[in-house]
Amino acid sequence: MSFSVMPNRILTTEEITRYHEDGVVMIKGAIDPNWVKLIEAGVERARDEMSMVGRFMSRKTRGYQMDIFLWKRIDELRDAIYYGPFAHWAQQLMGSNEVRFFYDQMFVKEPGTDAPTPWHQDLSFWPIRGEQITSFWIPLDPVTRESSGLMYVRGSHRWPQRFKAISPDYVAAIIDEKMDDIPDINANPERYELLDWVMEPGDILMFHPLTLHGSHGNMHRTRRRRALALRWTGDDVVYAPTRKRMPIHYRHSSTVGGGLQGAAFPRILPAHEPTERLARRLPESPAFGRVLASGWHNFMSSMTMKTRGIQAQQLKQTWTQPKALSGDPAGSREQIR
Ligand SMILES: O=C(O)CCC(=O)C(=O)O
Repeated sequence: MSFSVMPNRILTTEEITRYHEDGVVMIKGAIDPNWVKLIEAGVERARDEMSMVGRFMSRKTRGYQMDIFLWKRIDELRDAIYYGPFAHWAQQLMGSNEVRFFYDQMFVKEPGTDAPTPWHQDLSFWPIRGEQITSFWIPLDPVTRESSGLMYVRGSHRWPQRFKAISPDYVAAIIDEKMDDIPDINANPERYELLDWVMEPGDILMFHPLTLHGSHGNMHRTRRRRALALRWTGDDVVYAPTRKRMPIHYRHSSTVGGGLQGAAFPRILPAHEPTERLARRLPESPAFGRVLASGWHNFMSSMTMKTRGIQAQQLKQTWTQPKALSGDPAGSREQIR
Protein backbone atom coordinates (compact mmCIF):
# COMPACT_ATOMS: atom_id res chain seq x y z
CA MET A 1 0.00 0.00 0.00
CA SER A 2 1.19 3.52 -0.81
CA PHE A 3 1.09 6.19 1.86
CA SER A 4 2.14 8.96 -0.53
CA VAL A 5 -0.71 11.51 -0.64
CA MET A 6 -2.24 12.27 -4.05
CA PRO A 7 -1.23 15.75 -5.33
CA ASN A 8 -3.78 18.60 -5.45
CA ARG A 9 -3.57 18.15 -9.16
CA ILE A 10 -1.81 15.80 -11.52
CA LEU A 11 0.38 17.14 -14.35
CA THR A 12 -1.32 17.94 -17.65
CA THR A 13 -0.26 16.39 -20.96
CA GLU A 14 1.08 19.81 -22.00
CA GLU A 15 3.25 20.08 -18.90
CA ILE A 16 4.66 16.59 -19.45
CA THR A 17 5.36 17.40 -23.11
CA ARG A 18 7.10 20.65 -22.12
CA TYR A 19 9.28 18.72 -19.66
CA HIS A 20 10.34 16.25 -22.36
CA GLU A 21 10.91 18.92 -25.02
CA ASP A 22 12.66 21.61 -22.96
CA GLY A 23 14.18 19.40 -20.27
CA VAL A 24 12.45 21.49 -17.58
CA VAL A 25 8.99 22.69 -16.60
CA MET A 26 7.90 25.13 -13.89
CA ILE A 27 4.58 24.40 -12.20
CA LYS A 28 3.07 27.40 -10.45
CA GLY A 29 1.44 26.96 -7.04
CA ALA A 30 1.65 23.17 -7.19
CA ILE A 31 2.66 22.49 -3.60
CA ASP A 32 0.14 22.82 -0.82
CA PRO A 33 1.30 25.42 1.80
CA ASN A 34 1.38 22.74 4.53
CA TRP A 35 4.03 20.78 2.65
CA VAL A 36 6.01 23.97 1.98
CA LYS A 37 5.96 24.75 5.72
CA LEU A 38 7.10 21.24 6.63
CA ILE A 39 9.96 21.40 4.12
CA GLU A 40 10.94 24.86 5.33
CA ALA A 41 11.06 23.61 8.93
CA GLY A 42 13.18 20.67 7.76
CA VAL A 43 15.64 22.85 5.86
CA GLU A 44 15.99 25.22 8.82
CA ARG A 45 16.80 22.28 11.06
CA ALA A 46 19.23 20.88 8.49
CA ARG A 47 21.04 24.25 8.44
CA ASP A 48 21.54 24.04 12.19
CA GLU A 49 22.62 20.42 12.06
CA MET A 50 24.89 20.30 9.02
CA SER A 51 26.56 16.96 8.31
CA MET A 52 30.32 16.63 8.09
CA VAL A 53 30.04 16.28 4.30
CA GLY A 54 27.82 19.38 4.09
CA ARG A 55 30.22 21.45 6.17
CA PHE A 56 33.08 20.42 3.93
CA MET A 57 31.16 21.25 0.73
CA SER A 58 30.03 24.64 2.07
CA ARG A 59 33.30 25.72 3.62
CA LYS A 60 34.54 28.17 0.99
CA THR A 61 31.88 30.91 0.97
CA ARG A 62 30.27 32.57 3.95
CA GLY A 63 26.49 32.59 3.64
CA TYR A 64 26.42 29.48 1.45
CA GLN A 65 25.16 26.16 2.81
CA MET A 66 24.77 22.96 0.85
CA ASP A 67 24.16 19.48 2.21
CA ILE A 68 22.91 16.11 0.95
CA PHE A 69 20.93 13.11 2.23
CA LEU A 70 19.23 15.41 4.74
CA TRP A 71 16.21 13.11 4.98
CA LYS A 72 18.32 10.49 6.74
CA ARG A 73 18.46 12.64 9.87
CA ILE A 74 15.75 15.30 9.46
CA ASP A 75 12.33 13.77 10.14
CA GLU A 76 10.36 16.61 8.51
CA LEU A 77 12.11 15.92 5.20
CA ARG A 78 11.76 12.15 5.55
CA ASP A 79 8.01 12.65 5.99
CA ALA A 80 7.70 15.02 3.01
CA ILE A 81 9.48 12.46 0.82
CA TYR A 82 7.58 9.40 2.05
CA TYR A 83 4.13 10.90 2.47
CA GLY A 84 4.11 14.05 0.29
CA PRO A 85 2.66 14.28 -3.24
CA PHE A 86 6.04 14.46 -5.02
CA ALA A 87 6.52 10.81 -5.98
CA HIS A 88 3.25 10.87 -7.97
CA TRP A 89 4.51 13.72 -10.16
CA ALA A 90 7.82 11.90 -10.63
CA GLN A 91 5.90 8.78 -11.67
CA GLN A 92 3.98 10.75 -14.29
CA LEU A 93 7.06 12.48 -15.72
CA MET A 94 9.20 9.35 -15.84
CA GLY A 95 6.38 7.10 -17.10
CA SER A 96 7.53 4.59 -14.52
CA ASN A 97 5.71 2.04 -12.39
CA GLU A 98 8.24 2.08 -9.57
CA VAL A 99 9.45 5.35 -8.02
CA ARG A 100 12.46 5.32 -5.71
CA PHE A 101 13.91 8.26 -3.87
CA PHE A 102 17.53 8.88 -4.85
CA TYR A 103 18.58 11.76 -2.55
CA ASP A 104 17.79 15.27 -1.38
CA GLN A 105 20.01 18.33 -1.33
CA MET A 106 19.65 21.80 0.14
CA PHE A 107 21.08 24.97 -1.35
CA VAL A 108 21.02 28.08 0.83
CA LYS A 109 22.43 31.44 -0.22
CA GLU A 110 21.99 34.19 2.34
CA PRO A 111 21.39 37.78 1.09
CA GLY A 112 24.41 39.12 -0.79
CA THR A 113 26.16 35.72 -1.03
CA ASP A 114 28.29 35.74 -4.15
CA ALA A 115 28.25 31.98 -4.76
CA PRO A 116 27.12 31.10 -8.27
CA THR A 117 26.13 27.51 -9.00
CA PRO A 118 28.23 26.73 -12.11
CA TRP A 119 26.49 25.37 -15.20
CA HIS A 120 26.38 21.58 -14.98
CA GLN A 121 24.50 18.40 -15.81
CA ASP A 122 23.62 16.27 -12.81
CA LEU A 123 23.82 12.84 -14.38
CA SER A 124 27.49 13.20 -15.30
CA PHE A 125 28.49 12.75 -11.64
CA TRP A 126 25.71 10.50 -10.34
CA PRO A 127 26.47 6.79 -9.81
CA ILE A 128 23.41 5.73 -11.78
CA ARG A 129 22.38 5.27 -15.40
CA GLY A 130 18.96 5.27 -17.06
CA GLU A 131 16.35 7.46 -18.67
CA GLN A 132 13.77 7.47 -15.91
CA ILE A 133 15.34 10.01 -13.58
CA THR A 134 14.00 13.39 -12.57
CA SER A 135 14.78 16.23 -10.14
CA PHE A 136 12.50 18.71 -8.43
CA TRP A 137 13.68 22.10 -7.18
CA ILE A 138 11.57 23.70 -4.47
CA PRO A 139 12.28 27.33 -3.48
CA LEU A 140 11.36 28.38 0.04
CA ASP A 141 11.75 32.11 -0.68
CA PRO A 142 10.64 34.18 -3.67
CA VAL A 143 13.35 34.03 -6.35
CA THR A 144 14.30 35.92 -9.49
CA ARG A 145 17.38 35.48 -11.65
CA GLU A 146 19.13 38.10 -9.49
CA SER A 147 18.38 36.33 -6.25
CA SER A 148 19.72 33.04 -7.60
CA GLY A 149 16.69 31.56 -9.36
CA LEU A 150 17.80 28.55 -11.42
CA MET A 151 18.49 29.01 -15.14
CA TYR A 152 18.38 26.23 -17.75
CA VAL A 153 19.67 25.80 -21.29
CA ARG A 154 16.54 24.81 -23.14
CA GLY A 155 16.72 21.37 -24.78
CA SER A 156 20.30 20.67 -23.59
CA HIS A 157 19.21 17.28 -22.18
CA ARG A 158 19.16 16.11 -25.80
CA TRP A 159 22.72 17.18 -26.61
CA PRO A 160 25.17 14.31 -27.16
CA GLN A 161 27.87 15.70 -24.84
CA ARG A 162 28.47 14.64 -21.26
CA PHE A 163 30.13 17.57 -19.53
CA LYS A 164 32.71 17.53 -16.74
CA ALA A 165 30.89 17.84 -13.45
CA ILE A 166 31.59 21.24 -11.97
CA SER A 167 30.25 21.59 -8.45
CA PRO A 168 30.03 24.95 -6.65
CA ASP A 169 33.33 24.33 -4.87
CA TYR A 170 34.98 22.50 -7.78
CA VAL A 171 35.28 19.15 -5.97
CA ALA A 172 38.08 17.38 -7.86
CA ALA A 173 36.90 13.82 -7.12
CA ILE A 174 33.97 14.07 -9.52
CA ILE A 175 35.71 15.86 -12.39
CA ASP A 176 36.13 13.22 -15.08
CA GLU A 177 38.83 14.44 -17.43
CA LYS A 178 37.50 12.23 -20.22
CA MET A 179 34.28 14.22 -20.37
CA ASP A 180 33.63 17.32 -22.49
CA ASP A 181 34.38 20.84 -21.24
CA ILE A 182 31.31 22.91 -20.55
CA PRO A 183 31.12 25.90 -22.90
CA ASP A 184 31.27 29.30 -21.19
CA ILE A 185 27.55 29.93 -21.49
CA ASN A 186 27.42 33.32 -19.76
CA ALA A 187 30.22 34.65 -21.96
CA ASN A 188 28.13 33.88 -25.08
CA PRO A 189 24.49 34.06 -23.97
CA GLU A 190 23.26 34.78 -27.50
CA ARG A 191 24.19 31.23 -28.52
CA TYR A 192 21.80 29.58 -26.05
CA GLU A 193 18.15 29.71 -25.25
CA LEU A 194 18.03 30.29 -21.51
CA LEU A 195 14.94 29.63 -19.43
CA ASP A 196 14.28 31.00 -15.97
CA TRP A 197 11.29 32.03 -13.91
CA VAL A 198 10.22 34.38 -11.16
CA MET A 199 9.11 31.89 -8.50
CA GLU A 200 7.33 31.90 -5.15
CA PRO A 201 7.21 29.28 -2.39
CA GLY A 202 4.67 26.69 -3.57
CA ASP A 203 6.06 26.70 -7.14
CA ILE A 204 8.24 23.80 -8.29
CA LEU A 205 10.74 23.17 -11.07
CA MET A 206 10.91 19.68 -12.53
CA PHE A 207 13.94 18.93 -14.67
CA HIS A 208 15.79 16.21 -16.53
CA PRO A 209 19.18 15.19 -15.05
CA LEU A 210 21.01 16.08 -18.29
CA THR A 211 19.58 19.59 -18.69
CA LEU A 212 22.35 22.15 -18.16
CA HIS A 213 21.48 24.40 -15.25
CA GLY A 214 23.11 26.93 -12.96
CA SER A 215 22.38 30.05 -10.95
CA HIS A 216 23.90 33.35 -9.94
CA GLY A 217 24.80 34.17 -6.38
CA ASN A 218 22.08 35.82 -4.35
CA MET A 219 22.37 39.53 -5.18
CA HIS A 220 19.35 40.46 -3.11
CA ARG A 221 20.29 42.60 -0.14
CA THR A 222 17.70 41.35 2.30
CA ARG A 223 16.07 38.24 0.94
CA ARG A 224 17.41 34.76 1.62
CA ARG A 225 17.40 32.07 -1.03
CA ARG A 226 16.70 28.64 0.39
CA ALA A 227 15.84 25.69 -1.82
CA LEU A 228 15.50 21.93 -1.56
CA ALA A 229 16.11 19.53 -4.45
CA LEU A 230 14.52 16.07 -4.53
CA ARG A 231 15.83 13.40 -6.94
CA TRP A 232 13.77 10.43 -8.13
CA THR A 233 14.46 7.28 -10.13
CA GLY A 234 12.27 4.83 -12.06
CA ASP A 235 12.15 1.31 -13.51
CA ASP A 236 15.10 1.49 -15.93
CA VAL A 237 17.66 2.97 -13.54
CA VAL A 238 20.75 0.93 -12.65
CA TYR A 239 23.52 1.44 -10.14
CA ALA A 240 26.71 2.42 -12.01
CA PRO A 241 29.36 3.71 -9.61
CA THR A 242 32.87 4.64 -10.78
CA ARG A 243 35.77 6.42 -9.11
CA LYS A 244 34.56 9.68 -10.65
CA ARG A 245 30.96 9.55 -9.46
CA MET A 246 29.38 10.86 -6.29
CA PRO A 247 29.96 8.32 -3.50
CA ILE A 248 27.03 6.98 -1.48
CA HIS A 249 27.74 7.09 2.24
CA TYR A 250 24.63 5.21 3.40
CA ARG A 251 23.75 1.51 3.49
CA HIS A 252 22.06 -0.03 0.45
CA SER A 253 22.00 -3.37 -1.31
CA SER A 254 22.23 -2.29 -4.97
CA THR A 255 24.67 -4.25 -7.10
CA VAL A 256 26.55 -2.79 -10.06
CA GLY A 257 24.33 -2.99 -13.15
CA GLY A 258 21.24 -3.87 -11.08
CA GLY A 259 18.41 -1.65 -9.91
CA LEU A 260 18.66 0.66 -6.89
CA GLN A 261 17.74 -1.15 -3.70
CA GLY A 262 17.90 -0.81 0.03
CA ALA A 263 17.40 1.79 2.72
CA ALA A 264 19.48 4.52 1.03
CA PHE A 265 17.10 4.58 -1.95
CA PRO A 266 13.65 3.80 -0.58
CA ARG A 267 10.79 2.72 -2.82
CA ILE A 268 7.90 5.18 -2.53
CA LEU A 269 5.58 3.96 -5.32
CA PRO A 270 3.68 1.81 -6.04
CA ALA A 271 4.13 0.94 -2.34
CA HIS A 272 6.67 1.45 0.39
CA GLU A 273 9.04 -1.39 1.13
CA PRO A 274 8.41 -1.96 4.88
CA THR A 275 12.01 -2.91 5.73
CA GLU A 276 13.33 0.24 4.04
CA ARG A 277 10.81 2.41 5.86
CA LEU A 278 11.53 0.79 9.21
CA ALA A 279 15.26 1.33 8.67
CA ARG A 280 14.62 5.06 8.78
CA ARG A 281 12.54 5.28 11.92
CA LEU A 282 15.45 6.89 13.75
CA PRO A 283 17.99 9.42 12.45
CA GLU A 284 20.87 7.80 10.60
CA SER A 285 24.46 8.95 10.14
CA PRO A 286 26.64 8.21 7.13
CA ALA A 287 29.14 5.36 7.48
CA PHE A 288 32.24 7.07 8.89
CA GLY A 289 34.66 4.85 6.96
CA ARG A 290 32.99 5.70 3.66
CA VAL A 291 33.13 9.45 4.38
CA LEU A 292 36.80 9.16 5.27
CA ALA A 293 37.51 7.19 2.09
CA SER A 294 35.84 9.82 -0.08
CA GLY A 295 37.72 12.64 1.69
CA TRP A 296 40.97 10.85 0.89
CA HIS A 297 39.89 10.18 -2.70
CA ASN A 298 39.06 13.86 -3.17
CA PHE A 299 42.45 14.91 -1.81
CA MET A 300 44.23 12.48 -4.16
CA SER A 301 42.15 13.66 -7.14
CA SER A 302 43.06 17.30 -6.58
CA MET A 303 46.74 16.31 -6.28
CA THR A 304 46.50 14.37 -9.55
CA MET A 305 44.86 17.31 -11.29
CA LYS A 306 47.63 19.59 -10.04
CA THR A 307 50.43 17.29 -11.20
CA ARG A 308 48.83 17.12 -14.63
CA GLY A 309 48.81 20.93 -14.69
CA ILE A 310 45.03 21.19 -14.61
CA GLN A 311 43.90 23.96 -12.31
CA ALA A 312 40.33 24.14 -11.09
CA GLN A 313 40.73 27.75 -12.26
CA GLN A 314 40.78 26.58 -15.89
CA LEU A 315 37.32 25.14 -15.47
CA LYS A 316 35.92 28.35 -14.03
CA GLN A 317 32.99 29.98 -15.77
CA THR A 318 32.02 33.62 -16.32
CA TRP A 319 29.54 34.59 -13.64
CA THR A 320 29.06 38.34 -13.30
CA GLN A 321 26.26 40.06 -11.45
CA PRO A 322 23.20 40.30 -13.73
CA LYS A 323 23.25 43.74 -15.37
CA ALA A 324 19.65 44.47 -14.48
CA LEU A 325 20.52 44.81 -10.83
CA SER A 326 23.49 47.18 -11.12
CA GLY A 327 22.45 50.37 -9.44
CA ASP A 328 18.92 49.13 -8.79
CA PRO A 329 17.79 49.16 -5.21
CA ALA A 330 17.58 45.49 -4.30
CA GLY A 331 14.05 44.20 -4.62
CA SER A 332 12.87 46.66 -7.26
CA ARG A 333 13.26 44.20 -10.16
CA GLU A 334 10.51 41.95 -8.98
CA GLN A 335 7.87 44.51 -9.80
CA ILE A 336 9.01 45.11 -13.34
CA ARG A 337 9.79 41.59 -14.52
O1 LIG B 1 20.12 25.70 -6.13
C1 LIG B 1 21.10 25.74 -6.83
O2 LIG B 1 21.75 26.77 -7.04
C2 LIG B 1 21.58 24.49 -7.54
C3 LIG B 1 20.54 23.45 -7.75
C4 LIG B 1 21.03 22.31 -8.56
O3 LIG B 1 22.06 22.36 -9.18
C5 LIG B 1 20.25 21.08 -8.57
O4 LIG B 1 19.24 20.97 -7.89
O5 LIG B 1 20.66 20.15 -9.30
